[in-house]
Amino acid sequence: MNPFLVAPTPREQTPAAIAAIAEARRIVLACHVNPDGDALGSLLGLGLGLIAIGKEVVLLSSDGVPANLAFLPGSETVQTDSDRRDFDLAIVVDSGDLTRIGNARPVVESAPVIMDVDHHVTGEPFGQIQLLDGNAAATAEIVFDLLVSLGTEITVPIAENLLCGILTDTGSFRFRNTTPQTFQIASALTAIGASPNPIAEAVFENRSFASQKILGRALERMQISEDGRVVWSSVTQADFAETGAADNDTDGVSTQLQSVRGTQVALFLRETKSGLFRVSLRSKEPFDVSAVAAQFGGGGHKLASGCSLPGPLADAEAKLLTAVNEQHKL
Ligand SMILES: [Mn+2]
Repeated sequence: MNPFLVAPTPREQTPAAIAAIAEARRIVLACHVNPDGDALGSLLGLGLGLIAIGKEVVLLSSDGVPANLAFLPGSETVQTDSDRRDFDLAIVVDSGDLTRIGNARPVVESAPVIMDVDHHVTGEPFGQIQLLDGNAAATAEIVFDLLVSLGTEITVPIAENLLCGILTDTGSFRFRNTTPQTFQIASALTAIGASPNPIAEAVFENRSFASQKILGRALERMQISEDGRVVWSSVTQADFAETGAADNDTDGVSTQLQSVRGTQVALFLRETKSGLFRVSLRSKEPFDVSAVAAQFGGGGHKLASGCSLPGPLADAEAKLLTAVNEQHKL
């Protein structure tokens, strides 16, 4: 059943989850919009496990499967929507609340029983059954535990999906959420036959040419404060036009800015078509960038926030830097 001797983390509602799955014949699973490797890896890992124990399963991802995750085993079976309303059970993975699942919401809400499986604990919990664990680095860890508790064999395709979830959400075991249990589960998944390298290449080394070009613009224009604690940069509509990059090609730029040695705060401004500047703010403990973002009507988390400011660029940068300096003094 569990040849790798990874004890699943006990969770209060695991027995209820097992009972609900045992009783259900038709199960719909859904993940959040703009799905990442944990959303799809958890969706597919659990879905394949449920199929193996004889369930009729429909997998929903409102935004489909992005090209970089199409390698995940089973991804070709994922649907963007369903007209069916005959499910016995709906399981939602990795989604802080029901507003995050897009098209899948009416399908999920038509099921008599909803199960919420997630490691985000700041959202609005939902459903009659909740497998929530803020200490799990990825929803894929909770899915692993559930499959082990169900007695489902973790096959290589399931293991590959779950390992993708863990590698994505831990940034390859670099983020603070990484625990001994994370390594234990990842160890079991690799022992089963999942290989980290193709997943890492697909998730972390799969940027488009235009993404790299726009990153280059941002790095070249990067500036640093006198004390070396604040780094900032920007890209304009001209940069987007010249590189052929779209707005989502700037994902990861702020992480690159923040990786300059000694930096506490990184600011990345990108010009929208309307001349507004969208700003990504990143920080390291103990600096709270959400307080800076809030001053400009934005929000987010302590270490990663966003806001928008009107141009011109020089004014927007000056206002942000003043706000950051004020926050430093607190
Ligand atoms: Mn996740």
